Amino acid sequence: MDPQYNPQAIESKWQKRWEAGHLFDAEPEPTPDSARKEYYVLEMLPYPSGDIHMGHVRNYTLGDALARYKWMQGYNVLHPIGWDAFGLPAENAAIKHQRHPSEFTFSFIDRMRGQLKRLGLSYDWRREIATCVPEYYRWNQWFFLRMYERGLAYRKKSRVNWCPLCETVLANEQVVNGCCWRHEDTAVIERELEQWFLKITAYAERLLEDMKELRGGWPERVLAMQENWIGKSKGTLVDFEIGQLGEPVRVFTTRVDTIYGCTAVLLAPGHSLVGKLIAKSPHAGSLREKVERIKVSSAALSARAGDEANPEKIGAFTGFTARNPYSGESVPVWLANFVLMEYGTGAVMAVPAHDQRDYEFCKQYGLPIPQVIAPLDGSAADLAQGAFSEYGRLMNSGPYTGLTSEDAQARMTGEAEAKGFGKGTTQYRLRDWGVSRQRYWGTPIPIIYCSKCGVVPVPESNLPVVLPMNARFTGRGASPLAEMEDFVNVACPKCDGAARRETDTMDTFVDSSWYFYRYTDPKISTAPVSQAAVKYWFPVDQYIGGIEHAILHLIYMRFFTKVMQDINLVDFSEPVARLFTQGMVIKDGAKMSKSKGNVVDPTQMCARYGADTVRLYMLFAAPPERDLEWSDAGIEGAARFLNRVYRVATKHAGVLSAVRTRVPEGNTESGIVNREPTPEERRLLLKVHRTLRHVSEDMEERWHYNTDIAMLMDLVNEIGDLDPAIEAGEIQASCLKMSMEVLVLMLSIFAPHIADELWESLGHGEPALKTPWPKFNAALAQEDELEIPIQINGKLRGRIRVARDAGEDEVMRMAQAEEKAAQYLSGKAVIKTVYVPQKLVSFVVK
Ligand code: ANZ
Ligand code: ZN
Ligand code: ZN
Repeated sequence: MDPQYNPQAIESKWQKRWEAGHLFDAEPEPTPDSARKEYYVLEMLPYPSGDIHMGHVRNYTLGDALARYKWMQGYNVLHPIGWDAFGLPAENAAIKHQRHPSEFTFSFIDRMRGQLKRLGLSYDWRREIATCVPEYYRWNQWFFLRMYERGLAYRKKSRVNWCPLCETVLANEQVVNGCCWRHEDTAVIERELEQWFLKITAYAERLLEDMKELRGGWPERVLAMQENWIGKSKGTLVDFEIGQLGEPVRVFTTRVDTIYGCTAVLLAPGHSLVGKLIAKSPHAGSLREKVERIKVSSAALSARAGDEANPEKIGAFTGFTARNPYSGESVPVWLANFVLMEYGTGAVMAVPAHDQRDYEFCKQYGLPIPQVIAPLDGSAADLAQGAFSEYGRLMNSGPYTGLTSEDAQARMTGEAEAKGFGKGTTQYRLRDWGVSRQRYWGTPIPIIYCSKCGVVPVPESNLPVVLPMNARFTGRGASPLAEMEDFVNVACPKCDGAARRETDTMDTFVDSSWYFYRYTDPKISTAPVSQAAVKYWFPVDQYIGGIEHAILHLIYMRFFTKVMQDINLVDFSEPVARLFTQGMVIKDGAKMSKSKGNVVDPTQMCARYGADTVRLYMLFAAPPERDLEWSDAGIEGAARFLNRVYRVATKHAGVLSAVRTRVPEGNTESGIVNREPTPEERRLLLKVHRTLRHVSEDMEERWHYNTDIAMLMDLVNEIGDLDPAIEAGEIQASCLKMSMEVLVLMLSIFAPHIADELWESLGHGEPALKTPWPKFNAALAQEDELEIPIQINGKLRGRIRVARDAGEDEVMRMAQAEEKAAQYLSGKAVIKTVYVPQKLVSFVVK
């Protein structure tokens, strides 16, 4: 065995062996060995951008540790990977270099596959998929047709961002300061285009309702974001008559109890009544101008949608008044930039005393601010400071005065329904999913337009509608597809007359809405998924990815699953049992990015330190849910640790390889014969079992790999310090060997190559993955343990369990990694630490 740790040689040796031995191939389903339970570990599939980055490494290393652990626990593990291969960047590169997007895509896939393989990740590569091949995307088209049949895919005119120079639609992300991202001084204009939509709103209630299945398994934060995005609110629709128009304007309010305090009705500038108001107005010209002005500021507002900044409120009086059906009072009708066309009815009743936005608006334009809700506790609301927006008791509200807000809402909605000027309603913020993209590199939408028959879906037997490969990329025009006569012109499937194909392609989020089903039987050609395979593997036991996908992708995939349930493809409603969102990898305090010049390239790091060091560092440097600040010293430290493990393990390997233990059967007996354990042996055993307990429990619950690795480091130090005891005959070889073996098996889920090398040096023929995960002895693990409280700035913030004789370094390291303490310490400067042995750890931070 090489006395020097040589990661490059070791890693390529083991990667070859793993591949030759099909080590990570999931058993086909149903597994021949029926006692074996299945486990599905999934990481979000990468976009083939050219090179993997540290964020990928972190994501995949987290999943890899789990997959290896599950294999060792005896599961049949599915751990697949694929490519989210359609999309704009490849198309833009194609335009720039006048080459085909598929060339870029496939060469990037090849390169990135090599980089992933270099990391030694435990993927079942037989199941690799790429979403840009017809064998895959034909099923996007198939899903589209199924949805079309059920009225879940439909076409409507909608507003889009259009660059007049590019002559194409821009995504919201491509609009920079109101201009085209490629033509920085060309203002984006709004256009109305026919677009295809998927009716996700039909599933709003189920998307909310089924969240109860996810509670506990998904981060609360993600569920809260989804709940917000779906945005269910119960309220009332109320009609305000506009006398001069002979037609009411309908508002949506969640606070009908405040209606006696309404001082204006506000319309979005795009509201359907606005045209009629202009037509009836004696000052049509000036009103039209006002509408245009407010439209501009409201467009700027919706371009920024999602950012919670408090935009300037701009409005204009229309010259019309509307009648409050409860009080009979007339209030002015205004246009307002902050009223969204897409929500509720696009019209609002302004109640300045009880809604902060209305308050700001009415203050600015000098409208009155009458109070109609009093705080329940009898105190006075300070309306000089802003709106009082809580529930309370009604005042100045005619017959409803004195009621609580809840009671009043119920009764007032009742009155509206009885008299026919309104009704109770439920609104959702969720909008239907616009999937049309005027782009080439995506799935063609399987629709044909015939002048006689209208919209005709492509018959299923004609799928796939293949993306033609001979497109030209000029960067101008709606889409290269629209210019390809032999693609566009087609016989109508119904009447055989001349017809034209849809030339838009689908949003790439469609591709990623069901890809994880395809892995279970990636080559099936008769259906998108094999029901038997899905039945066996689903739900995904653990999904791991970035928090940035909390809303779009993670809602779309839930939506797709519900549609699949409705067409009897699957018999469940939620595809993912547990979700984990990892933090970002940052450097110098910022997310790594080419433009900031703070990128650390994983491939270079592998060449310099080896994959095991990179992986270990990714897991050690921070708890996985937090952001990880890259540090050169940190990765050096990880490299030093693996060198030390290698030295300590190889020192005795020759002697130990002949000794037998029961670890290969999952049994961690000490193996000490003919005498009681010596104090040195006892110490070692306690340490081994304590570490094993920590790692095992952590794998089940929290994944604080950083603390696991810290404990492995201590165990290695302990073993490294045993030489004198070994020479003095105070440690029996079988006890030492058992300890080494358990150490190597634990290490194998984090740094698998070096672990297999050491496992082999200990006399084992099979990779560590084939060995059962060792079981800790609970009694030994807790013997001689102490609980030590952790104080931060004098307050109790957590507790750790440590060995009675643990050294200060070890205790401090554990204390810093302790979950709650780590939260309080994160981002703060520690100015003082105190350790009172066996009693207390204390930090003073700023
Ligand atoms: C009067 C009122 C008084 C309101 C009050 C609130 C408090 P959520 O809870 O998010 O559903 N609203 C309705 N449609 C709107 C639109 N298209 N653009 C902007 N704002 C709109 O919000 C519902 C509330 O948001 C509604 O209730 C309405 O203001 C406003 F003390 O009506 B409320
Ligand atoms: Zn442009
Ligand atoms: Zn026809």
